[in-house]
Amino acid sequence: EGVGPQEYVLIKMEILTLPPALQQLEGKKVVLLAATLRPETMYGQTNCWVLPHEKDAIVGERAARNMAFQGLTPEFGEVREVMRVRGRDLVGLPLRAPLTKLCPIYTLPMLTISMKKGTGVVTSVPSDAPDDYQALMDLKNKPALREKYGVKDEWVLPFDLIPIIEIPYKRDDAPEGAEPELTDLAAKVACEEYKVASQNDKEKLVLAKAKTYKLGFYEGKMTIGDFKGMPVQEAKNRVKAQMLEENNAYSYAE
Ligand code: A2H
Repeated sequence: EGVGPQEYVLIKMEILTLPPALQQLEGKKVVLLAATLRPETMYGQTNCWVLPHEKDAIVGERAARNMAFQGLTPEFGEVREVMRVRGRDLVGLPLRAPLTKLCPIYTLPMLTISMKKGTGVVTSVPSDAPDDYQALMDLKNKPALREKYGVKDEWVLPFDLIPIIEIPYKRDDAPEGAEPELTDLAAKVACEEYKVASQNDKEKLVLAKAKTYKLGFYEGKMTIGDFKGMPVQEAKNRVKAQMLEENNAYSYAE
């Protein structure tokens, strides 16, 4: 992809009740690690994503090796494999995630996750990430999709998006010189502007993402948390430092 390493933050999401497939880890604290480039958005997490048809869905061998060489395993450079887990065995896990007011949040299936970047676990901030917004709407609106992946209604339906960042948003077709409208649900507004129909609607999602990320990062202002009122660009490293300090996250590059 790009030049130079990508700096991620790995968010620790603690599994509150181990599923049958993870019983051999009973008695241990088990976390999923979600790679994000936007630590300041963790106030808006509503769920977590895994790839349901993946055979080995946690971390993946590539990420595990990278982590071993960044001091994130007990023995530097060494990966000790404990077990392999299928993505679909991870759907519906109740998790405790940092900064979001929702607890638990659940792991849900997302079909567009790449196992070639991050850990394969993605945290979902549907207020500010169009991929997350649309994947969540697909599950909320399509009972057949929930059924296909064994997703219970109560993992998806009860909660709303959490507004966290205010953004001056201007639609592409706005008249010349019109004032931008303030929104605190930029991903929803962008998916509506570009008429994204599903999480597989790749081309339209590219447009929605380009717009949301650029506006959010350069013009967004936090509306929640310890850095409320601060520009996103400044809040980003502060929230990251806070999560590292509180042992809720790791730094990770690849
Ligand atoms: B970001 P890059 Cl609110 N497959 O986190 C697909 N997407 C993945 C992934 C994978 N294996 N691993 C991480 N990601 C997502 C939050 C967020 C993110 C917001 C806004 C923008 C944004 C909440 N989801 O990313 O291709 C994660 O989503 C903008 C690109 O490695 C991660 O950060 O550069 C981002 O993609 C990493 O993307």
